[in-house]
Amino acid sequence: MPIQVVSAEFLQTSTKPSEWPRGDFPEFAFVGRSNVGKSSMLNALTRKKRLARVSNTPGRTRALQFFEVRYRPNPAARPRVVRFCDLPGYGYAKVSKDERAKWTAMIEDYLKERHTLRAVVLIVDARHEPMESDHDALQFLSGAGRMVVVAATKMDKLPRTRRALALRTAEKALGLEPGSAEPFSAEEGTGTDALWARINRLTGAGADEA
Ligand SMILES: Nc1nc2c(ncn2[C@@H]2O[C@H](COP(=O)(O)OP(=O)(O)O)[C@@H](O)[C@H]2O)c(=O)[nH]1
Ligand SMILES: [Mg+2]
Repeated sequence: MPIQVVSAEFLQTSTKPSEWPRGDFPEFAFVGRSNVGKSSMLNALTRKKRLARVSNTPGRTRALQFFEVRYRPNPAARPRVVRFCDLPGYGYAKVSKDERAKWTAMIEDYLKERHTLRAVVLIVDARHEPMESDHDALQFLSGAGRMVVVAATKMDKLPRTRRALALRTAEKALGLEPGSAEPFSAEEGTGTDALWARINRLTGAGADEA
């Protein structure tokens, strides 16, 4: 039974810890290279076309963007609240070294220190083998003790016959168990139910309600 999104709202932008939203709601962060499809994934998950800004200009989002989402795990359940954090894309070269260092520190502080953060969705492009920055991100997150869910997006750009292989290839390259990465397409809307199911499980709410 797919979850139902009740509401999804932009909460705030932050560039420093004092601007992280307060409250004890389970939070999920979305990381990946610029232009990989983070904002599109957030929009697809929340079923709102313009919740997170979708842009063709890489590297435009330079702050953390927080969203609050209310959903029902099933039609009879009471709504639950989760928060999503859209992180600035890494791997964008056209910024100064100084700016990049500040920006990396901001992201890493959040990923290391955010107490309510339950898991990080690491988004890779299904069409290409994971890049060095994807490996670096995974290594950083594992080192920080974070639960990571890898999602391979833009699946729609691959012929159906090649999708399963592309997913296995990405999993293998990242050293993941077969079947652990989620296939996704914001364009087709595929993968949203499976990703929501994982997010819902990772909130840690009682299994009887899930
Ligand atoms: N075909 C296809 N295009 C996508 C998908 N997800 C994102 N895009 C496109 O990729 C570009 C970057 O997307 P965006 O969500 O802004 O990436 P972000 O920089 O990671 O937030 C936009 O032109 C999107 O329309 C997808 O699943 N399939
Ligand atoms: Mg974006």
